[in-house]
Amino acid sequence: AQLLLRGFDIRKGHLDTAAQAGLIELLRPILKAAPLYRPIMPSGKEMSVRMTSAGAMGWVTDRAGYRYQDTHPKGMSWPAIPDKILTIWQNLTGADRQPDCCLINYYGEGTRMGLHQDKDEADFSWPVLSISLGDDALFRIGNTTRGGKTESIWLNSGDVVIMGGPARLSYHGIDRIRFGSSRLLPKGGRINLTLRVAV
Ligand code: MD3
Ligand code: FE
Repeated sequence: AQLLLRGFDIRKGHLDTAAQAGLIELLRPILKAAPLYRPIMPSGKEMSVRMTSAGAMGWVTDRAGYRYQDTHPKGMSWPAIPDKILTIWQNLTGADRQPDCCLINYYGEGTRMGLHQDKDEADFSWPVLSISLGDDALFRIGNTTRGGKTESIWLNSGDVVIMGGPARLSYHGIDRIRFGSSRLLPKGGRINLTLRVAV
């Protein structure tokens, strides 16, 4: 699909309900070993999204800044990225490298994520792949500079988005979720997985 920006590829409904439920089962032990926590921005303000990671590296933020590190804020190593998730990356990106980070974002009721660029990775030539699970989310994408026009689309459970090329450094965010719109997660909310080559 050639929506929005060159390099932004959205696969609506790529994962069927069974595949989505299978991913949630795979995430269960990961969330047990590396619990979701509320990240603190360098400003001191808490993010409304809750977060953890799988893989050799995880993305974190605290008073010291944004970065990738090899441990959870509580000190444990991040759990491995399940093979099933690595296979999705392989099949859809065709990249000749596996991601070293699977960032796991949980959106509860009222959670949003402001417009930002993903630029803490060492090499922007690798794509980023996003998997949406659970409640619908209003995703907004702009240009590679702040300001100017933006476009919004709803991401539904099972959608996969691949950002590469010019879209890789675009501003993007989540304006809101439709809490309770999906029955995938028993307590509601949305999980977004983003696969990245971080270092
Ligand atoms: C466009 N996550 O974790 S996923 C993030 O739904 C993040 O949790 C959102 O933005 C979420 O950084 C959006 C879609 C996405 C992810 C990474 C991108 C879009 C992107 C990187 C570059 C451009
Ligand atoms: Fe992002």
